[in-house]
Amino acid sequence: MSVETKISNKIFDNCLMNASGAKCMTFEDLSKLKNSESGTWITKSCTISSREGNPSPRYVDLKLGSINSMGLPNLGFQFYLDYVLDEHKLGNDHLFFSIAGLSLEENMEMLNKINSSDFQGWVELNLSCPNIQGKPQTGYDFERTEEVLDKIFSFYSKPLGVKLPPYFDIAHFEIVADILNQYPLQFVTCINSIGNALYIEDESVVIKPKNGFGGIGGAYIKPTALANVRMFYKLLRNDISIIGCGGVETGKDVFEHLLCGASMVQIGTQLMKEDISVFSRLLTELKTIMKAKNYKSLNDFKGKLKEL
Ligand code: RRO
Repeated sequence: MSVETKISNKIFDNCLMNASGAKCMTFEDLSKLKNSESGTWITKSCTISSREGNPSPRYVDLKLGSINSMGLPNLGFQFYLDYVLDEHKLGNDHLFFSIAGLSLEENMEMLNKINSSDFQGWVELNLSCPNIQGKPQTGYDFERTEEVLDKIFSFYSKPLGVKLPPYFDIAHFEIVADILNQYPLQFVTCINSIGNALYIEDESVVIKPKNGFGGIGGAYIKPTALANVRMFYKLLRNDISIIGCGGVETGKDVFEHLLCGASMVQIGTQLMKEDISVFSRLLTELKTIMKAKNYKSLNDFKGKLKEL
């Protein structure tokens, strides 16, 4: 039985990876991911200069998921570029590099440097960080999203995908898909956390930044994540792969993302809760389901969600 998958003609041993932000900021974090059972891994979204991020507490595990307002803490673009280039020298050209500039100019500057480097992997351009005060999520501003992609694809020539925020309206899915279909994107990652939710315990908020408002991940968001994966799988060109993200706790959740059309599935909250062994557990559980259904490869069921 095979759990191999493909994104733009590169083959991965399996369809699991971390979600950007989950245990992927430092060299130690990234080394652990490398030595895990994941099919590949992605670096923490970065900015040109390193950032401390928001004041703590800024991440809290909840019974049904998590809430965070990290505020884009990262070690700075050059650290991650050096990291992925060092990995290439070791023969690993399957990496994902997440960038989240605070302006279009900052994203252009990072992409210019990646373009002229030896980087061979994929850039995941984060259009959906919900936690920076005064910086709206680009993915919710459709004109801006188009402008950003126009500018980027006027010069950028390497494999690139975008990480989207969750959408909740059929008209919005269609508008966004029409925009994305105009560009040579390799993949779309759905979804980032559901932004600006409020969690309360003992008459108090549980995180400090933004008066307690933060992005929700985990089981709370699985139905929304699946809806976004399914919609974009149907609406986007066939050559744009979908990377599913949101609410994966078990092999059954991975299976459901794949049924909806995901080619790869990212793990965020559950990686935070369970640590690196989560990947081998999820693979075992996924294979158990596939065996019971007599599926020999992901292609036997990928995208084939039954409709009534
Ligand atoms: O660092 C964060 O606060 C953060 C980011 Br960049 C993101 O894309 N999604 C999220 O939930 N938190």
